[in-house]
Amino acid sequence: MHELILYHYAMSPFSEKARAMLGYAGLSWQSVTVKEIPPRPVIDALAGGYRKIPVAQLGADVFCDTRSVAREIARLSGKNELILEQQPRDVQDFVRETDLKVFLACVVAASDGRLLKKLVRETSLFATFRFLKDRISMGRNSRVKALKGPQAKARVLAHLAQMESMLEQDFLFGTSPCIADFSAYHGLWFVCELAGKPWLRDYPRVRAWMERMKGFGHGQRSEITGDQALDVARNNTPRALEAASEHKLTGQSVEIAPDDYGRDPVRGILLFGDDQSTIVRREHARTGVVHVHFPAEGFAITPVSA
Ligand SMILES: N[C@@H](CCC(=O)N[C@@H](CS)C(=O)NCC(=O)O)C(=O)O
Repeated sequence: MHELILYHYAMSPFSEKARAMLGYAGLSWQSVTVKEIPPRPVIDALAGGYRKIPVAQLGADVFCDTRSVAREIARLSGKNELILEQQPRDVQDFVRETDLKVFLACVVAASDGRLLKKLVRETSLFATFRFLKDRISMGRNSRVKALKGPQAKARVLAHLAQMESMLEQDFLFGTSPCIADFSAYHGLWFVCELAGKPWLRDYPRVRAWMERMKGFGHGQRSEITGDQALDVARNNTPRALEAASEHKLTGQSVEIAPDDYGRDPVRGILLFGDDQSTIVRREHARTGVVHVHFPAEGFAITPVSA
């Protein structure tokens, strides 16, 4: 049985969401640290140009977007409360808002001169400049418009107030965590841990909840190289599909891309699609055949000529 391989970088909030879920699930996993900006040739070989981080891999199956990663962590650990599509409507609505609008507000509100100085200290002036240039161009191609500084901060504070009132029990939707807790955690982790904002001061329940979330840790992590991870893909075949595909483009060449930001398309043969996930078959000289998994929601699929 393989361990999940996670492609991530330290200061990425969505990577932190995945690391926290791995901790909650008590899993051992392998880590491939990738750069903060493309090019990322290892991910390109595996996932054909998918732009966002994190990505996960199990054998010759590749998982794009933390919703697919969460589903896989649930599969390995039995923690089905991490599968968004299986949660009640109110949890799904909360996660949708939190993973997109609130997350972007957290990033904008926390990205001030102090955070930039930290970035320069930890990388270099040149690397920080390239990072900013990359993210500005990503923002330009985005279909979601992020709030500006003061409005972004107001959105984060409104979110904190909402969470404070929700936290009558230890977690947002009850006595134990579900995917909503992990979606709410990573944006605030960026604001408080990385950018050092004291904004939890007036929200004691959220503060206590953050500590509970941090307490899950990251599971058992071991470092491997990108080359070792690619060997894992090459030495394995993708797992068999578990159900018949319901998608009308099944068997056809398609491009699949996020419909919000980081919309770089991935090309392959559509193998499977239902109301929860999409699987595309790809082949690369370095990896052989891989199956790349995406959530159904939030991704646009278009037919292309082969
Ligand atoms: N919906 C995606 C969002 C992922 C995301 O936005 N990741 C950020 C990093 S936290 C990203 O990819 N930024 C651009 C980059 O790292 O190249 C998910 O759930 O995985």
